[in-house]
Amino acid sequence: MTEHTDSKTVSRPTLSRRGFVGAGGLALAGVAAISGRVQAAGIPEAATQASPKMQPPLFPHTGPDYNPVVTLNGWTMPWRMNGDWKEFHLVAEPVVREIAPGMKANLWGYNGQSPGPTIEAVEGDKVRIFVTNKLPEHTTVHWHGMVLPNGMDGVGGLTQPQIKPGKTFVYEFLLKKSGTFMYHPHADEMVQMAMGMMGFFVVHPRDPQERRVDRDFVFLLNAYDIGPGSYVPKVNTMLDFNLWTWNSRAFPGIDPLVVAKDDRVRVRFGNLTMTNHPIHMHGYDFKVTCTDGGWVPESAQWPEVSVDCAVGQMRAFEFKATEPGDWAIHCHKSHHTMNAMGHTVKTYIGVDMKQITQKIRKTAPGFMPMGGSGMADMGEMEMELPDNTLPMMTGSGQFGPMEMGGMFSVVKVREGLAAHDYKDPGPYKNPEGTIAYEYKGRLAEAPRQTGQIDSGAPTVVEVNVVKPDMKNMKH
Ligand SMILES: [Cu+2]
Repeated sequence: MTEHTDSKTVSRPTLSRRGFVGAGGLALAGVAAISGRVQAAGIPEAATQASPKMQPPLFPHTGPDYNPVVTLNGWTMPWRMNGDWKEFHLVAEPVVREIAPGMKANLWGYNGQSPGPTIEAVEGDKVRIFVTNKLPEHTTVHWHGMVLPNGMDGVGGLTQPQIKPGKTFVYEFLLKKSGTFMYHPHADEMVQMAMGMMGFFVVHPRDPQERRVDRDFVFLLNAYDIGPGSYVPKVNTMLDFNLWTWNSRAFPGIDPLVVAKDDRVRVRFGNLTMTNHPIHMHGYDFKVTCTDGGWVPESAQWPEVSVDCAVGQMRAFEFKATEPGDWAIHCHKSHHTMNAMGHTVKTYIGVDMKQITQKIRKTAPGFMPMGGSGMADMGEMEMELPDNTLPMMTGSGQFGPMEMGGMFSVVKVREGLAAHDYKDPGPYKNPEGTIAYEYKGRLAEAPRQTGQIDSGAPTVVEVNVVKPDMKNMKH
């Protein structure tokens, strides 16, 4: 692309019939609103979103047809056509994001939410993305995975000057290939990503039949360290995050992935945390069909039930939804399916807490013993929590407490759903005789080995164990 457009040539936008207002109409059916706070002529208005609820997919009103993606607890940014340019307007700004009902966080994001709106376009599109900085410090936007001119790559200082507070920059590039991408700042990255600045960017194939699926879900893996009772993430945390989130939401605040039986389904995610996340889905095997590097040829795909997503990677997997049910989908690191927890809590499994509790209560009257038989009781316990704090293990299903949190959701496969019906259908009605059940017969005494093992080896073994120093360990 040799064409360079400065602010003069974009100062007279032609709002085509299928332009910004038309494309915005669908989002307006949800909670999105045109802010009206912009700006000089020539810049598309910046749509903004006040709600953390999943918004309906944004069907294309210009150019080739495609099946739009659905952003968990998110939305797709409307655009306008200006000549043959597809124009978007991102506003980097402080936002308030509900992490889950009962907890809000003061984050930084784009256009009212964190993550920012999903950008969707088509292979071969020319995109012009205005970025207005309403943060208290400079920023840039890097288009992760895109093949574009070096000066559009968004690395502050290296490929462009930083976007100072109050300023608007323009990015222009041709979408050379379809696939799965994301955007995030490349300026004061540690702070800006710890504060929630990121967004999804999907480029659909030019041919609507190519790699077509019926449902296409997207989310970003992110993490926060927000102390109990507080609202602002600690930005210096490197490893010990306490909130593991998809699109800045923690279970039970994460939307279910609602799917009609026999749909072809794609699930795309990208990892902007500081550690890897093995994403595991129950009930199915699937194939990884796309990474941020491009589509995976069929001959190179193999079946999986978990796919690890390393830091800075993106993965998309696909399956045919042949099995109805409520299928868990979650990160397989068990600490990532919990909400804020103190990692210094001692393990008391096997300890009789009665006596020690009486002793402790003499000095600390409210002391509550915990964990003598595991921690499952915490899923049910009505403990008093500081304000703005999510319980560590929470959520309940039709059979009781689930003891989950963090990076957990449910793929809800149902018969007879209309296309693009993403409403939560409620709990799955299992066919009779297909649920695990309690055995109520007589339990025979299980045979146990008794006496000495006749191996000639001594039965009393002395073991000297050197324990590692736990004081300075973190995870
Ligand atoms: Cu994880």
